[in-house]
Amino acid sequence: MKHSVALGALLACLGAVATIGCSQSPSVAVSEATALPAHLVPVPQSLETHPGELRLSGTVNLDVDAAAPHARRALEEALAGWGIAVDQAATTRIRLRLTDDAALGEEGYRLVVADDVQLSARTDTGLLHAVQSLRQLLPARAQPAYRLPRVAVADVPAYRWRGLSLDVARSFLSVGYLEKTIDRMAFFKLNRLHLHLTDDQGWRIEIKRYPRLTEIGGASAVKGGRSGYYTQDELRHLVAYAQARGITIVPEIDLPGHVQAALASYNELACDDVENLSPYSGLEVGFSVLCLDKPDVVYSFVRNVLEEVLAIFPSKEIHVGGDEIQHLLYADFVARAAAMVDEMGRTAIFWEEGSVADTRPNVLLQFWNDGYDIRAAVEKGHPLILSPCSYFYIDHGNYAGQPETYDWCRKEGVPLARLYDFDPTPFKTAVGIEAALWTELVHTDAAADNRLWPRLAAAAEVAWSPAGQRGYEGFVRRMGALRPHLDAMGIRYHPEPDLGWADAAPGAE
Ligand code: TNX
Repeated sequence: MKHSVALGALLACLGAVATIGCSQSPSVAVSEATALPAHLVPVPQSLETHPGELRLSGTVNLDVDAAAPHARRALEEALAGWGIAVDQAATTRIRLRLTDDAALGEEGYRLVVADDVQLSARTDTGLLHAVQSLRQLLPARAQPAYRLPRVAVADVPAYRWRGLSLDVARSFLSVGYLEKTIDRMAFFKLNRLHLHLTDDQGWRIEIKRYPRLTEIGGASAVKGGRSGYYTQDELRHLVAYAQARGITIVPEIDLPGHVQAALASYNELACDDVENLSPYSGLEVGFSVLCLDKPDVVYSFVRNVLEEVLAIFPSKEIHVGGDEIQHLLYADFVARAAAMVDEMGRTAIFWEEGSVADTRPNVLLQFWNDGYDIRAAVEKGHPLILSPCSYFYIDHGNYAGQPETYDWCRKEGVPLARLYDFDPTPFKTAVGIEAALWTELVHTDAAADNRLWPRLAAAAEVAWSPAGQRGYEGFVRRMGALRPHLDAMGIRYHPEPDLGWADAAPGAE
């Protein structure tokens, strides 16, 4: 098994173009008897294992570049968890170093375990990823002593966008749950948390100019789900929390459809002939729309809301929704909203339907219906975020017929192996991948954990690791070895039989 990683690394190295250089090659193939296993998810671009081990116990000497505060915090937190104290007199040294190795890009890193431990990267974010790899090489819980495999890892992500979309609008998720999810995502080097903040069933972001959006729109939820909203201070806290863990929060204000919560809060946003302006808790989609025949009312609302959203979220990309709406003025809305976001110095993202509008090709499109014809948009150069529902809609079952899951996109659900099998390479303008957890049927944290894990780890590997480097068999073995880490993080994962986890207490169905 180890050989397949080494061989893959060698092939990746031979074929490397804009990737890491091959200075560390040729990879050393080592027998199982002499090397400790190195189980990493996502599998790195290049991994060499060497005979022997580095023993860690008691204390280590830390040497950290001042410009890497986030990686330092992550490492200190991990060391504290292992009960390893920092003592500058200790003989074993862990070194975190910023280098100007261009091959590493914004997020790449090297990790070398020899007589000491060296982590290097061009950025604090790259070093954060190196710390996560180090965490995966060590046990999840404190022990009297530790044996680290001697390795040389050189790693860069295949895609810059490795995301999770969480629908907090249908059913609210607390700040505490989002923090936990951010920590868990970081462990697998995911780097985008897309929050679907508004929909028919709820409006979850405080907008100071429109207080009724949260007074009224924040008080509703899908039937059986939780209501609530985030204050701007809470969201700023989350943005910083995520940033310190290498994750950008991407807000979505879903417009011009999916807006019943906004219409119930401010009736003037609806056309005059709309009768039902009450809060909504059903499952149907596609019935509500801002009154696009009242551009003065609608576009000043959109601008005012976006101004407050942009002041909270530094993300370069801002999601403006645009899904599931039939309206004569739909394409006009998308073009105007995209231009507005551009003027504000950011870039708009729309769901795939936005491709019908005449926008600049910088606009990102999120591909979600497997069969949608996105070719013209790709020809135009639009970057794509890949979320084809039959692979990445994880509100669908972990297995066929799982209770409280949708199956409209795929009757058999979206099992782990299916998701892992996705090949992004035919999508020439793809920036990456995003799994989506819609919450019409997910009403508790336990249910969310069950839908997210372990499938999100597979999504992380599909987005990070080069296609030629990964394989389900290896993923299963490596992921199986990381189970104690998921337990230590308190994840109530699906008892996935492929991973041999069927003995786990069943998560919430
Ligand atoms: C489609 S994906 C939707 C969501 C639903 C989801 C349920 C998309 C852009 N729209 O509104 O929650 O299906 O699976």
